[in-house]
Amino acid sequence: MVLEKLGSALKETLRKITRKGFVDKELLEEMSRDIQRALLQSDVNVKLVFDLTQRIKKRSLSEKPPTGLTQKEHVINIIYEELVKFLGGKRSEIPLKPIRILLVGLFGSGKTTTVGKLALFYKKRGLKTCMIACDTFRPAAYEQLIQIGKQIGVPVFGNPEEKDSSKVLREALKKAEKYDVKIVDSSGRDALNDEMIEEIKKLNEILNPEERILVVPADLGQQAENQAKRFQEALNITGIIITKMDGTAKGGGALTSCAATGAPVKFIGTGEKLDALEKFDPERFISRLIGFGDLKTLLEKAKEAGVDETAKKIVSGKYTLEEFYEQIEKVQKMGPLSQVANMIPGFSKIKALGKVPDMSVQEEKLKHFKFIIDSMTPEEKQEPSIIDGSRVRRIAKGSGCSESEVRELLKLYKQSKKVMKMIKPGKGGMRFLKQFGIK
Ligand SMILES: Nc1nc2c(ncn2[C@@H]2O[C@H](COP(=O)(O)OP(=O)(O)OP(=O)(O)O)[C@@H](O)[C@H]2O)c(=O)[nH]1
Ligand SMILES: [Mg+2]
Repeated sequence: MVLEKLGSALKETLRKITRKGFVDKELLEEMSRDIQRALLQSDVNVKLVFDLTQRIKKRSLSEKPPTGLTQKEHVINIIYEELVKFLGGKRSEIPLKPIRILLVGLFGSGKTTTVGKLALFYKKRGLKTCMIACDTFRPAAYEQLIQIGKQIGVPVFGNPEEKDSSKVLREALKKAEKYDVKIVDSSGRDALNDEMIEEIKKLNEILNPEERILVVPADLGQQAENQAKRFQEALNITGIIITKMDGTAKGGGALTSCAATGAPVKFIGTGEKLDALEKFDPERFISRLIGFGDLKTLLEKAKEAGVDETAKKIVSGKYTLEEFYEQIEKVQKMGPLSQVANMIPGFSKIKALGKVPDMSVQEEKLKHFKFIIDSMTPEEKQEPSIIDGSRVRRIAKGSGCSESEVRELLKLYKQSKKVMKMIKPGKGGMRFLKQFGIK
């Protein structure tokens, strides 16, 4: 993505904050200027940028860090939160159920391509999908959609002989009755003139779609706001798809100005190919942009499986056999540890060293491990290193398991403790987790 420049500028700003010993007014001013410079280069609206940095400064000065967070971490957290809000906050879901979608936008914005991308998106998720060609304005529009349909194996309904798009839509809807998802392409114009408004209003009435989506190209930068507002007034759009995010440095401007209209950005297009469509999630987008890895997914997963508690103990150094057992039990629910750990920034390096143990333990084995741990004394659980040969024999007997299984458990524990040490605070990933309350 061409937003790399914006990303590296923001990263540098955060690095500056981490390098400083403490946060003072001077540092906040400098940070504010850095963020402004980075965002303005990405064509973000000056007023929006100014408001954003004011909010960050105000919060950084007035809010006390929550317990456990240093002031620096708190400021970084505020920057993250405000940037996420800046892009609309929460992700806006497109539901995976039978749905009618109308795509509108000016000439060359990427409508027809995006109709194909969305159709592929729904088809991949198992919904019976079709496309309807209602651009009767541009001569080759029908043929273009037919070609896209062939590529992705999705049927196209339309009538290249008919010039009235309302008629085309009515006819097509009859043929498309048994399809779950109906995605309608419409014709563009140079500008949103009365003729275009009238045409898409008619299509809207006939289709009665759940989603009316404006397609805008990212290279419009902050100009996208004006367009989005006008389409909102004319058609009450339910969302926006920003295309061509791969080909411009102005993506930040397009994203923020669309978010400012209140109409959620649902997807972004990141290439000409039909699979180059990404769900737009502000939290994930910002974490990626500022290099914090796929933080949100990790946090969600961790929350679901209750791993955050374990993570706290790991980071605080209280990682006993019992914690280890708890962890393998939870990881069991989440998928292999290596997969979860992949989402922690910096972990790939550890993995490259070949130091990630295989934590996927069979159900049966997990039960045995439980018996083994239950047969240990409290001291042994706290300090497994005291477990010598005679203790191993005793534990094996007491648990009804074999000595080799006891040794296997101890070995796994040791390996995993080693890995946990490598991702302890101060080494990237966990330090960041700490800022988000996992510590
Ligand atoms: N790089 C890049 N190119 C894109 C993207 N989306 C669309 N395009 C290209 O943009 C050009 C216009 O796309 P169309 O889908 O034909 O646009 P349209 O809005 O249907 O155009 P009209 O029907 O003429 O109004 C094509 O060359 C597409 O390949 C994208 O996300 N990235
Ligand atoms: Mg088109």
